[in-house]
Parts: sequence; structure tokens; C-alpha cells
Amino acid sequence: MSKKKEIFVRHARVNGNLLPLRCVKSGTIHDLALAVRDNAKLFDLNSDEIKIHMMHLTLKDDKGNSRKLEFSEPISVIQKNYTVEFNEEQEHTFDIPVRYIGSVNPIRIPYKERDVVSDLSRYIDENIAAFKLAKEVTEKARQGGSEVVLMEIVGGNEEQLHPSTSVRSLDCSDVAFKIKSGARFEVLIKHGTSTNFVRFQCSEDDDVSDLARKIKERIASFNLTNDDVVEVMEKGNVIILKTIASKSGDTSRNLDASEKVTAIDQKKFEFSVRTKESIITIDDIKEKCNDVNIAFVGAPGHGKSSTINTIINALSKLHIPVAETWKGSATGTFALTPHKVHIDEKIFTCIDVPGKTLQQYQSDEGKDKSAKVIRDVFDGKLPANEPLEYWEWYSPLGLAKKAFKRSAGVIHAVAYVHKGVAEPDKLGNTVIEVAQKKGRGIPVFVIITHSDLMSEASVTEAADQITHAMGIDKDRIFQVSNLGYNEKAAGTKNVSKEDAYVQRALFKLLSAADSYKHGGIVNIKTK
Ligand SMILES: Nc1nc2c(ncn2[C@@H]2O[C@H](COP(=O)(O)OP(=O)(O)OP(=O)(O)O)[C@@H](O)[C@H]2O)c(=O)[nH]1
Ligand SMILES: [Mg+2]
Repeated sequence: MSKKKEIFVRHARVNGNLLPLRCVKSGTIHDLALAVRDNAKLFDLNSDEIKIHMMHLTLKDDKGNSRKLEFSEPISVIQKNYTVEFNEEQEHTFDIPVRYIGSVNPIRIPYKERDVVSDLSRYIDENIAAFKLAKEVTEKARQGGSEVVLMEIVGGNEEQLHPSTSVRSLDCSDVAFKIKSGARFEVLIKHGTSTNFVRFQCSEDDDVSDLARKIKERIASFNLTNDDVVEVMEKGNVIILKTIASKSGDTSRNLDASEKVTAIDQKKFEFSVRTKESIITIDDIKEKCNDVNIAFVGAPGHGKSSTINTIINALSKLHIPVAETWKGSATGTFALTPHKVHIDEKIFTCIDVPGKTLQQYQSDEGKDKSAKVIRDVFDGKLPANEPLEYWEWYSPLGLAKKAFKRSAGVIHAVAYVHKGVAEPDKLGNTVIEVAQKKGRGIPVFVIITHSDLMSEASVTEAADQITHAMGIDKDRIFQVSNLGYNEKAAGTKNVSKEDAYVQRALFKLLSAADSYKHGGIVNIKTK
């Protein structure tokens, strides 16, 4: 049996092909360096050009991370699919200003082309005296197990740097460091979709954002799917940690990024990712939730009632309880139906406008009278929870009756609900015209439903048609699948991508309604 191992090596400067070198399995990186020298011809070099003491070897793993190899390390650190780059020349040295977080004066730290952030940390650790810090800080740095953490300061915010980030890429950045105490304790963390806990060492100074950083650094330990890994590592996405109830009586709660880990009772956590598009919190929604009324208008069976249900379900992932929800409604809302949604002391109302009634008004005695009804709905002239029959409400008797009924409410924003698989209905244009007529300017949004029955291309096409027909900006058009949504949403509290999308749509609706209510200018037409 061969005791040799094949290692793929490339010349870093020439960046030529990877060439296989055979090394004794039980050897060290120093042996690999000798093997490179002995095979110099393979790399178009002369062996006497290679001075072992000047050689630098860099290990590249299968995920594209790289680090410097020390001669004393065993060959076994080079796993299958890893490669090695070597450089036999004296390296050029640069320097970078780095400051202690509490100080304004940086000192310049020398580094080489290939150095990464962990090299800087090591340098600072070894040369901490050069920073002339307060005695207790220097002492903390000298404690066993203490850690130098580097960060980039961007717009006043600290962004922790990944240890494998190249120092060269930080040229011109404001780089600072802090020192984490050496006292250690352990926490257990798992991903929301898995049961596999990973152990993490924490310092007394660590806060929850440090845990999030450590998760990223050791993402491979969680054995996640590639999609999940991409989601965690994507710039701008945020890792959300929550406690796990381990005994009865405990409750699980979301952790704030700035909480100190030592101060948290439980030491078992679960994480999920909030994608950069989805960072809508219940506080964002609450802020915009100032007793506004949103009308859901559209042809019968296009999914108004279902969409309200979807919205309330998505909101209940952020806050419970909000309002009653219902499941699998069939076509057939016949009264102006307000659904009041409470978030603590705040409230907004989704007003479900029956499609069938509007359709009847569209062809009443051969004329389209729907504009009048829509206008009355928007102006809050029609009562809640009463069948909206034209002949009843627009007869003298009906008008009298109206005066004694409670109004469904004045409208502050409109969600025009359109079944994507259908052609645009002229009802959409009537809604826009009424909403825009003198003095109103009510913001209108479009929700394309039944996207589950459509390809992505046909949803885009439907959105294009609507933009064209109604003159509505693309970012006011949302797409939902109420069918799939309400099935999946039932009974779970985990926020999915679909929830996040619906929450964002609701946030936009509420923001527009709020600024309309408070006299802000809301433009709806793009052309
Ligand atoms: N496949 C699919 N079905 C949907 C979707 N949205 C609604 N539906 C179904 O379409 C039917 C009509 O939905 P509703 O929400 O009752 O429609 P509506 O607009 O309130 O209708 P009216 O109250 O009559 O004006 C129901 O059977 C829903 O389950 C969707 O996104 N996808
Ligand atoms: Mg309905």
C-alpha cells in the first residue's frame, strides 16, 4: 500500500496549471516545500532559484477559502480537493493603519500581499504594547484565550471582518479592533431546519451579534443545504437567533443583536436568516398602522377575501394575536366587510369589497355605474356588513337607510386584486379614475393572485399588462399565491420567504395609506 499522497500544487505568481506532487502521508509542509524544489522543472523554475526559507505556501480549500501554511503543519491538513499555491520570491510588504476601537490614532501595521485578517489579529496580539492602550486593556489582551477582533467602521457602524478576508482589500478602510476577554463558556447552536447542535466557545464580552459572526465563520459545521448556506452568507442578510425552550415553563424568544450572551439564561439557541429584502419588523408595521382603512377591490372570484386572509396570516408570524382568519373561502362576499387588525394598541382595517356587486353595477341598465359605488365606498358612505344591492342602496329608501348604518370607513389605500390568469378588467381603470379624481389621490396597489397557476414569465407578462392598462408603477404590483400560501402558513410560526414578501407588501400598503391619511403626497400614475 502506498504511504504517499498526491497534492495539487500551483505556482502563485505564474498562476499556471495545478500539478500533482507526491508526498509522504506522514510528512509535514516542509516536506512539501522540498518536493516543490525537487520538482522545480515542472513549474518552469530552476531548483536553485527556490530558497526554502523564502517559500510561502497557501492552502486553498474546496470552498475557496485560503490560509497560509506553516512548515511545521502535517501534510494531513491538505484534504482531498484542497490545493496549494507556492511563491518562492521575497514578498512585497505594505502597511495598513489600524486603531483600537476606543482610540482615534491608528498605527501602521506591516502586511504582505497574501495576508488575511487573522494575520493582522495575530500581529496586533503579539505587538499590543505598540498601541499604548490603557493598562487594563493591555492586560485583557495578554490573558490566555483573549481574542483580537477586527472590524471595518462604515458610516459609524462596526462590521466584523471575516478572518479570511484579504488585508489588501481593506486598503482605504477605517479598520479598528477590540479585545474579547479570555474567560470562556459554551453555547449550543442549531439551524432552524435541523436538529444538529454545534458547540461554540464564547467570551464574556460576546454579544448576540458575535454569535451570528461565529455562525458564518463555521457554517460548514452545520451540514446545511447549499441554498441555506448561500442564504446565511449573502451580504445584507441577517442571522436571527432565538432561545430554545428546553424545559417546560420556558418560552422561546428572539434575541437582540446587542444582548450580552452571558446575561441570557438559556445557552441553547436556534438561528434563521432574515433576507435583506425582508427586514420588516412588527415595529415597522406598527409605526405605519395608524387606524387606516385599506379597500380590497376586484372582480368576483379574483381572490380579495383570500388575499386578506394571506396578509393576516403573514402578519401573525410577526405578532399574535392580530385578528380572526378564515380558511379556503369560496367566491361570494356580498357585503362591505371590514376586518379589523389589532397590533397592541394600534389598528388598521382591511375592507373587503364584494366583487359580484361591482360587476352588477358595471352593466346596470346597459350603463357602467360602478364608478359611483366605488366613489361611495372610498368616501366611506356605504355601511359595513350589509348586502350592497344597487336597487336597494340607490333608491330613496336605501339612502335613508344608509344614514342610520355604521359606515365601513373612509379609504386610505386601495389594493386592486387581479387574478393573473385573467385578462385585465376595465374595473381596474374605473378604480384608478375614481381614486385619482379631484382631491382624492388615494394610492392604488395591484395584487396579482393565482400566481401558483402561472409560470414566472406569465406573471411578469400579467404585471406588464396591468402597468400598461392602469398606469401603475411596477413596484406597486405584488404577486401572491393564496392557495399554496394559506395551506403552508397554517400552524407554523417560522417566517418563510413568502411571509416576508407579504409582510413587505403590507408594509408598503400601510405606509402609503398612512401618508395619504396625513396629507402626504402619494403619486400613483407613472405616465
Ligand atoms: N389557485 C389559487 N386559488 C385562489 C387564489 N386566491 C384565491 N383563490 C381561490 O379562488 C376562489 C375565490 O377566492 P375569493 O378570495 O373568495 O375571491 P373574492 O375576490 O373574495 O371573490 P368575491 O368575494 O366573490 O368578490 C376561492 O376558491 C379561492 O380559494 C390563488 O392565489 N391561487
Ligand atoms: Mg370575497
